[in-house]
Amino acid sequence: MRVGIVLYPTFGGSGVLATELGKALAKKGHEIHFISYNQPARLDYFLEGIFFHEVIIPQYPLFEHAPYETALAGKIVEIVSSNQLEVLHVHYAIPHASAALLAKQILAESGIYIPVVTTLHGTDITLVGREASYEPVVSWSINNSDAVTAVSESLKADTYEHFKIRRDIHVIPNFIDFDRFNKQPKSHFKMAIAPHGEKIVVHTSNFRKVKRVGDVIRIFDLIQQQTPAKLLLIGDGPERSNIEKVCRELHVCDKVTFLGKQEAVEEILSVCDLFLLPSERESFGLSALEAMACEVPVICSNAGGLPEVVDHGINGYLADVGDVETMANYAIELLKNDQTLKEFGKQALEKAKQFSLDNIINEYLAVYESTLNVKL
Ligand code: GMT
Repeated sequence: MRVGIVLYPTFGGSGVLATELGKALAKKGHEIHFISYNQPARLDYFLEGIFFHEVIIPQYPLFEHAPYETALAGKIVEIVSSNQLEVLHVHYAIPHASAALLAKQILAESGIYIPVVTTLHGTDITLVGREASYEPVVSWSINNSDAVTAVSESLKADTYEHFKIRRDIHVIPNFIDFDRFNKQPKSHFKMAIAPHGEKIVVHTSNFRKVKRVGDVIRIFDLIQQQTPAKLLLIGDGPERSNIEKVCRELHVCDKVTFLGKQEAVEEILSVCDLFLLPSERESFGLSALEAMACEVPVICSNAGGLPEVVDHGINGYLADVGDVETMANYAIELLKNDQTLKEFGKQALEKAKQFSLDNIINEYLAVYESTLNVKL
């Protein structure tokens, strides 16, 4: 199949998932055309069957805000017709779904049929998509896509609750590639990070407010008062300065390392003991799944789709958003008991296997195929 994938090129979950899906489809022999304003972060090596098309946004003195959606729609028209694409898969509703539907209508005038599959990822529904000025466009785009998928039951329910939706939404959860994400022998990393056998706690995100990274520091502060520990923070984003301020206020800077954006996150996860994800909202929690695949148990909030990923008392613990003390108590209990910590790690891996790429990829292919026979 020849598939166009429209995505955000950043380290954010929707972009990561879209890139990994395209790579996996290409490995199965499909032809994949990524369309975005930058080279996707995880598209970092040559793969046969993969093409990247950059959307150039022409500037003009009249524009205070250059019209990305128009440039994207125009690029989609060009790429679909010149490469005879059969399906367009857009990740994140805003503005990808509406741009794709505009392109679909333009192409129809030349007799070209291109079905649009929209995948809802999270903040496009739970946060930014609900803004009054975006809501009608998001509702219309969902209702008019040829197929719509959401990454968790929770996100599907949120979509029906907050938008005027008259159609089915398929739940296809996030997936994990075990060829890449598995516990690797990296004991030299462990020695460098925690030379005195301290436990290693980790968090990865885009450091947006919704991730509550300040809570990560507060949880860690309580942990390190009870048991020797180090905290690794992977990623970067708008809250970075505020997070560093919390570290200074709690006097834990010497035990916290900001690693920035990392390519080989699986190598770091391999030496970690516990993953923290206290998010305000989280439609699925791909970063938690990546940790679990590397046998790292997760302590997280019970927001959104996280209870579909983490099983309380089996492969991690859940607590209410903002309940730093409860999360810290669970963490201390786990970190002080090596046997339980190891069991939780093994059970995390078992749970992660339910989200194996090999299973999930077929679900996406089935959705693509369901759109192929529907004509204008
Ligand atoms: O988490 C983010 O802020 C990035 C965001 C995105 O859209 O790029 O991630 C969302 O999509 C991921 C992949 O489907 C999900 O695993 C994340 O839970 C979701 N984030 C939120 O809902 C906050």
